[in-house]
Amino acid sequence: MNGAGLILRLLTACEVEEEEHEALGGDLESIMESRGLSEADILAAAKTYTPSGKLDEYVLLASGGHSGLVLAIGVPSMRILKYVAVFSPEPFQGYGMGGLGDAVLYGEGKQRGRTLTWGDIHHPNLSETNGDYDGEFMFVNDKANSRIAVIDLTDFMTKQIVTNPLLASSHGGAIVTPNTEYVLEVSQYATPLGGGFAPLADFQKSYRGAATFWKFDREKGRIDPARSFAVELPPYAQDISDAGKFASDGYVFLNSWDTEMAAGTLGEGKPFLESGASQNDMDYLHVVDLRKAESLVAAGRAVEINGMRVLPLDVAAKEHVLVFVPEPKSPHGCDVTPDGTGIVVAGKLDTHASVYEFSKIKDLIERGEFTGTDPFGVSVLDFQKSLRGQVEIGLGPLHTTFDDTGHAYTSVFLDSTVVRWNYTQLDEPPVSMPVQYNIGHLTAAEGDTAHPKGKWVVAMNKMSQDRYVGTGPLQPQNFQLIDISGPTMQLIADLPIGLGEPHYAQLIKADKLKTLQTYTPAGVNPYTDARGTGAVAPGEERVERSGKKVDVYMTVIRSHFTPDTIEVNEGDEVTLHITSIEQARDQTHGFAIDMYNVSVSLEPGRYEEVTFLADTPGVFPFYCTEFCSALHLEMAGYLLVRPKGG
Ligand code: K7E
Ligand code: CUA
Repeated sequence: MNGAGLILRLLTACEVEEEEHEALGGDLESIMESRGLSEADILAAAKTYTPSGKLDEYVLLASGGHSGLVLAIGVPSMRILKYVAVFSPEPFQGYGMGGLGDAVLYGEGKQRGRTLTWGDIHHPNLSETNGDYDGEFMFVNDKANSRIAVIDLTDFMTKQIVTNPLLASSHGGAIVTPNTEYVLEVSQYATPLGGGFAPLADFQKSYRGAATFWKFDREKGRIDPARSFAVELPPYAQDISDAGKFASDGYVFLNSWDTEMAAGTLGEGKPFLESGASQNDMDYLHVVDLRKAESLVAAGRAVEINGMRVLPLDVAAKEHVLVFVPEPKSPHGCDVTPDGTGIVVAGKLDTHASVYEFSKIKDLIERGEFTGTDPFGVSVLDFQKSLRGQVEIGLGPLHTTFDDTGHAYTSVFLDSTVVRWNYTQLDEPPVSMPVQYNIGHLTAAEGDTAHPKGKWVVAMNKMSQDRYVGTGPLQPQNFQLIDISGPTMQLIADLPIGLGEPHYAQLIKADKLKTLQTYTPAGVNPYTDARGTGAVAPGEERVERSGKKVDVYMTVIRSHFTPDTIEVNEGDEVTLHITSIEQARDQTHGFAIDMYNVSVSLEPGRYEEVTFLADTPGVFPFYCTEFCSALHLEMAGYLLVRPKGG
């Protein structure tokens, strides 16, 4: 008996009373009939249905694209667990809404002096130890404004944003090295490094890319810009990158799609960037020797641009810090195999996945066997001599992820398929499965680590078309869960994503995440992981006034703010130092106040600080934004701003 048959038999055995369940269509058989469900549907439901109170085995950490958020999603249930605010203000988490998070979003997050309220997140990457996820941190890149954010996975909060001082767009990030010594951020669209103007006619002379190696200080849980550096690259529109591991540890690989150095229609007879960048049959896979770059920077061979140490392109070329290998036309994905021996590159305009053999690349570099140099003096290796082989995948292959049986899974955009193939021997006929529709990235359980887990692949599709009830012309993106445990792949669940376009995601074993239930002892500033400077214990609440500065030291517990009335004068600068003295799980309060655009979240034990100018006289109720207790509505108070001369 198959699984669905078994379920049927079990349910029938329960002798479900038809009258009682009529509203839902009766027993399983009649429900299946009335809803048009097949046995395969029931099996799929049994694999994903997660009864209330049961926990998911995996957590998918997914880019929320230009929403500036990251999503945490349970797998296999495909239930959304959380949105993590990163580059956009988010009132539920009280991020960028008047509290301490403002210093991250609007302070550190400023790019070239500008305040930004969005970002385009492409690639979430979890911190690794020996090439495996350790569940401690996550890094995401902002393609639009060339920034990297650090998210602490103990509380799923954005703790730091660093802004790239060289680039105006970055795509190949935020990839980590196998022990998270560095977080990589690679340029996409070439510009003059460090900003400034240069005419497009000077594209080859003045426009550049760069690979930035942000040094991660794990003790502090923060990136250290002072110990970071970059390698200057030609203006070739670098794309996705990946870090080597094991045999290829110490190297990073990134591809490029504009070795033509096309820059759009400006200038006579120039084609669109699109066709201009698609002339050459081959672009260049960039092989970067990170250890050599590090030592040359340490030896003082870097120049400084906007405070960032940059290894110049001529030095990188001469010292073979940077070496090129031809790669088929306008590639997109670049993925190192779990054992670190191969690099899979898939070309949007080529039907193959090309697997490079790292040992061959290394041998050729060591022997100095090059076919020539590019216009910038970078040595080029022979394509065929660097290859393990190629596999015909389909139309528009993009990204590749891996399982625990020597198989790779490649997303194929134009065909709208996931293709399974053998990446070690390259000797099995590829198997493809349709997805709905136009898949971008895909991710397998811990599929880009040293030890992939198999079992699940999530397809991240760009279009949903007919999959959901219409919501107007702007439709959701579509995640699809695929069971890869059997001989054939099976699509078993859909999840619409009604946010900005997601790109990459990583799927981590849930038990690797060691999250906090409360901040303990009460009064923790989550941005310093230390006691908040203005945190107080019960009994220490007070209002201090010094001239036009008013400091309110407040505690919060079910169901009152202490103090709950605050009187100030028009023109005073008011700082609320708020300590939640709750220590019970999930007893979150919030603090919002009329008109001052303030909404902060007060999780149990959290410290917050809100500063505003009381420039409008009047009466302003403040209240708790979480329905925290039976007397939640009563958890409120008044700010009285006395008019000048009043
Ligand atoms: Cu959308 Cu990785 Cu930015 Cu491909 S990228 S899909
Ligand atoms: Cu506290 Cu509602």
